[in-house]
Amino acid sequence: MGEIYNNICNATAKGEKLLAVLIDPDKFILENTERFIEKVNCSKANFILVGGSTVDDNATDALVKELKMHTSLPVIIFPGDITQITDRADALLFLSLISGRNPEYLIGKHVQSVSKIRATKLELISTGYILIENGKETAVQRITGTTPMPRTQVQNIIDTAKAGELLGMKLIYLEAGSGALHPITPEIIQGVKQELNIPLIVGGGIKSAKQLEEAYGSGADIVVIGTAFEEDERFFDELLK
Ligand code: 1GP
Repeated sequence: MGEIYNNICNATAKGEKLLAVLIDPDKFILENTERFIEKVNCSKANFILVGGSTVDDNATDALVKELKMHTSLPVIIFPGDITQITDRADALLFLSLISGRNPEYLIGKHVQSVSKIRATKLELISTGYILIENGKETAVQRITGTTPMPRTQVQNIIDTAKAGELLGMKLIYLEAGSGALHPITPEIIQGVKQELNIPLIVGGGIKSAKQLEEAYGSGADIVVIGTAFEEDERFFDELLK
């Protein structure tokens, strides 16, 4: 077990809640890194996730290089594609889109990525990624050509998450999509958490301290927030250490 995953499991076992700030290299202005990261460093964030659905080649590598100069927080790649894999990061969420039925995103891209991963020292964390409909089409849906799971099909979502765990995945990520209109509901989070023996990540559309607490209270072990910080850095001030 790698160090980052070990730390996540230890925190989860103690009931400690973790926060990840998501930075999309495609939307982020590299010159702003130092100022932005200063805010991240002072906030409750435990990790930085880097990734996006459509990112220019080398943009992820350049961003991670810059981030590492300004923070000691672990940087984890949350890849939309193979081009986003960079050895400058600490870990990589090795995602399988188990809500969808597109073989490319279940196993195809993974096979293609192995030669690149083999040349890195990245800690790999196998993650079952579950996209849930949130009221509008998301980039993940468009790019992967998969259908998100309906929010009303709670048992199906729970069974999908459990199947991911039974396949050996180390984390389950419930995703409403970047800028989601509706974050994942407490009912879904509670149902999935009750079934799982592995840590649970929840993200998409969380824009307030209240929604963050609601996700934690429902059973999320890690919450991912991107858009709310991108749109207004004052949100960091609400989430000081
Ligand atoms: C998206 O879950 C993440 O992949 C974060 O979503 O940008 O809406 O916070 P937001």
